[in-house]
Amino acid sequence: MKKQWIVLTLAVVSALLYVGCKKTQPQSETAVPADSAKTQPSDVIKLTYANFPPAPTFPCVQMERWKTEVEKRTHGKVAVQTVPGGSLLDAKEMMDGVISGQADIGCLCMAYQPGRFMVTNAAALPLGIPSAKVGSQALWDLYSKYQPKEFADVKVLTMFTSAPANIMSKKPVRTLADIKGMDLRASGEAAQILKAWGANQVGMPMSSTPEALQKGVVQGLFSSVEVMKDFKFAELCKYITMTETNIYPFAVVMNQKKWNALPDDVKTVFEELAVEQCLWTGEYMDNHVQESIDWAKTEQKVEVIELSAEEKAQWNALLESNVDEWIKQAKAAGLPAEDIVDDLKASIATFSLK
Ligand code: 3IO
Repeated sequence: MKKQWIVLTLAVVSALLYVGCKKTQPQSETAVPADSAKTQPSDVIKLTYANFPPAPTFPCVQMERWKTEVEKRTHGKVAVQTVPGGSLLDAKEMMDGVISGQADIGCLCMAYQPGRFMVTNAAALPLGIPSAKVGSQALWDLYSKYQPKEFADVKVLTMFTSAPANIMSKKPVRTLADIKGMDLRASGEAAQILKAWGANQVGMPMSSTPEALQKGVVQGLFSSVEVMKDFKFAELCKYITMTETNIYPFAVVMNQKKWNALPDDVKTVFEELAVEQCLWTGEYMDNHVQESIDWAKTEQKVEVIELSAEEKAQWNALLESNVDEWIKQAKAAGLPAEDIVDDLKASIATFSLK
């Protein structure tokens, strides 16, 4: 009788302990699925995700965030292997490398192949996009509305933009006279902007810029300024001239066959992430730019140069023909160029209010 009581008491205590422990465990905040027993390692869908710049930069930060969300939301059904730094596919190989299946997923900057991505590169025109968040939403709307044929061979997983571009340079740029003939790095529509300002524009992807700055091939660059911190450009470029002119548009694309082979529930997770990822990246970028400027000023003694209103008016006047030039080329390529620019202006205005 006594022994039975002991056994019963132990059983009750164990049961209570068990329930108590379960309660204190975090709910579903882990990549381990509730039904992990069912997902054998061989069942896991493994996807490679290539990126061109180094891991600390924003295209790779958003890649890691996407991987984390996908693995969590598919309960471990999908495992994403991220490959930063161009070691799987480099900046200009990204689109073709994903189409041919060298990587399952790839992140590319569309400014590096301006003729190939004409529609989405309209977002890089000097249209007054005020932030990465507004730019990213406007770009996604543009893509969704026009469904450009250059993406027909891939599944587009998301799009986003950099923050507005500014001049980072070894010597101060305070006037148009200062920028005249200066060797500055940019790509795509940003390069056309530098040309209009009289700089000697040098085209190359961001990932080639550290070496070009080191070797003195360029005296600075034109892009969003979080790179002052993420690439340590602030060690070489002690000046930022605020122009806040245009953004660089990015796309994340997936091999079409790999996409087609995904189960429906996984497809749903990816599709639900598209706009969310676009917004997340825009917000991350805008916050990170601010942190990077603060760091550059305090830690690296970088001077931030604001153009006077009169000076800025002169700079802007030189850009008036850039949009017309793009329209001319886009029309020649058979695109509804004016509609594209009008739609962009409208969505920039709408998203800027939010
Ligand atoms: C960029 C590209 C790679 C890593 C960080 C970056 N920040 C802004 C950009 C935009 C861009 O593609 C470029 O070439 O300036």
